[in-house]
Amino acid sequence: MSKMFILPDLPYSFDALEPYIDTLTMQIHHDKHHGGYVKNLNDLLPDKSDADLLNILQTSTDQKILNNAGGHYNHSLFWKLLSPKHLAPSPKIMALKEEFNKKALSIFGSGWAWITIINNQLTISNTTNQGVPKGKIILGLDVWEHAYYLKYQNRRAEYIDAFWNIINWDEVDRNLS
Ligand code: MN3
Repeated sequence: MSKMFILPDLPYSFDALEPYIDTLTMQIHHDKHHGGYVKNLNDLLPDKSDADLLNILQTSTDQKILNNAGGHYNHSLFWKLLSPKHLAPSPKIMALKEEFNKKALSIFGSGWAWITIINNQLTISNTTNQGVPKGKIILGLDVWEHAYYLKYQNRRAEYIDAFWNIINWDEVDRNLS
């Protein structure tokens, strides 16, 4: 059995996002959590030739498959949206920072905050668990406790603030264009 779904390497080292996201959190988050979604997906879809995640997300009715496909999809995007390089922020997105942060803070339990484009409009939204948002994804933040608990414990607001120091603005600009 070949493995259709593959855990992508981080585009930086585990300690690259210190002090905003700590090394151990990045190791566990990438290897164990994202790695777990990939393994589960391969176990759940052993014989399928269709490795198109978006197609699976749009057509599957199996909640286990949807959870793990969403987890793989969201995290694969998320790693690319982070960078240690302190690039120049996008003014269009910076204008939405406060609203995005409120949305991220207000998610009850596990989920993601998003900026997407829907009908040519930048739109702030959230999904619970590993839900994938509507529209074209520009920016997203994982607010599951596994993303921040070792360093920030119950202080999700501090984690959300820290996120703005490590956004990969080159990737955001690519998503916007
Ligand atoms: Mn996560």
